[in-house]
Amino acid sequence: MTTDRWQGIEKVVVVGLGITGLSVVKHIASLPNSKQIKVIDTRPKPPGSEALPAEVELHSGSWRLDWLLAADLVVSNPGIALATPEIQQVIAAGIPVVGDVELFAWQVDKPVIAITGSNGKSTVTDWTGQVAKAAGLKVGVGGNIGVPALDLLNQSADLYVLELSSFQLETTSSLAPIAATFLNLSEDHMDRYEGMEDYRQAKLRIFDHAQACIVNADDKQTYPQSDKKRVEFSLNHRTQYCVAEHQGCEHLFKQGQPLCPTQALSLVGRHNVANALVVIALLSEAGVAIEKGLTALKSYQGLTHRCQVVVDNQGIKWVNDSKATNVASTLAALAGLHIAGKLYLLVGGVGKGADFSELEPVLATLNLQLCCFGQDGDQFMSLHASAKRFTTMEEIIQWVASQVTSGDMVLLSPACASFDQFDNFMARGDLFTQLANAYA
Ligand code: T26
Repeated sequence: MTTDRWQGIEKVVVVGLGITGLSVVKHIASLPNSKQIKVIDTRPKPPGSEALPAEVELHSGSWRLDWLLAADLVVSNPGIALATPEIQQVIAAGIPVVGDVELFAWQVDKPVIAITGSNGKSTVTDWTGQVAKAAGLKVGVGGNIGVPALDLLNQSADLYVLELSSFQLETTSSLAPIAATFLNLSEDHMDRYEGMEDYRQAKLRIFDHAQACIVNADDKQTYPQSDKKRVEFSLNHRTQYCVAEHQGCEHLFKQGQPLCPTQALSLVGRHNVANALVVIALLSEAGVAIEKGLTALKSYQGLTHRCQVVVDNQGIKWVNDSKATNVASTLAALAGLHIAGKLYLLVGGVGKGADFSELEPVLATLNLQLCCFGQDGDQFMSLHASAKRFTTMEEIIQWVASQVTSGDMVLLSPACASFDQFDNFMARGDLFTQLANAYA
């Protein structure tokens, strides 16, 4: 897209600061024609205010409808719901409301790979970026993880790989990825959506202008209703990107061709085999020669805070899966476990209106001590006879450290957001790691 999307736009109001809001302000300030920029953040002490240029006015702690209704464009943060009455008034006044990814789409002149889904999107994004790099491309990786999309434009790249949340997709309408995927759908963010169909429709927006729509043949909820070019991946069906026997062992297949044995992947768990298939599919559909990246595909070690063994001492493993902010994510962590002794599982935080009962039958099969903490910790107490209530993670680790013996595992996979006690899941994972190192 070209900068003429900005024609006639002089007054811009950015709603929500933080690293995303700052990336938006910096981007708009760098445009050839100068704009008036104002920022509203309803939080009393918005993060990032210290880094805001002095000439940009900030209103914090409440709304400023006068600013909003005088704007030519409102750039809304994924942390604020479009259903918020003030944003609805802006829309009703005919003022366009977009997000940072939409501004990225206006500007970008290189191919974009886009990734959404309830779980695995950060892993697939990072993994895709690393394999593309190994295949010789200069890659910009970010969006909902790491670097905000607009900040990626500051460095030259041959390809962009973006993780996109459902909230980001709600305010994006021009992005035209060369390849896009919707990995899977499971319950999350029920505090922000009317129901699962509402949440699904937000995620499906990723396919609106995509050249190749990579869908999960094992989860038909990921399919767009259209005549678009659909490309499937599956663990259970023979399709374009799938697994099958070859020379006596299971291989990853691309269009009927074996690429590598499943066992050669460093990451474990069936969901990671599916993630690897998606990495191959995204890059292949984007025209990247995957063969040069196969070594990187196999050696990929995964993300911090995602089933990360942080301490392995005296036969006791301490595993940081703070990134598990919903039920399906915790179920995936539990499905991949092999434990000799007892599992100490830490759950709780902000439940976001989820139904945790799906955990119950899985927990019943485990040698388990369930440790519940945080705002919605009570919602886990009925899921296992062992359940014990704590307030903080410190209290749990202090107690657990006095109980564990060789063969046990301590796993933080909380199935909840962290906002009751932490800035984000990374701060929660950092504290777990620090405590594990201190007490192990
Ligand atoms: O990190 C965790 O523990 C949980 C992550 C989730 O469950 O996925 N995150 C979100 O739901 C989420 C997080 C959704 C952000 C959208 C954005 C952000 C950035 N993170 C968060 C809050 C930006 C703004 C705000 C709050 C604002 S903006 C504004 S104006 N007024 C606000 C968990 O209060």
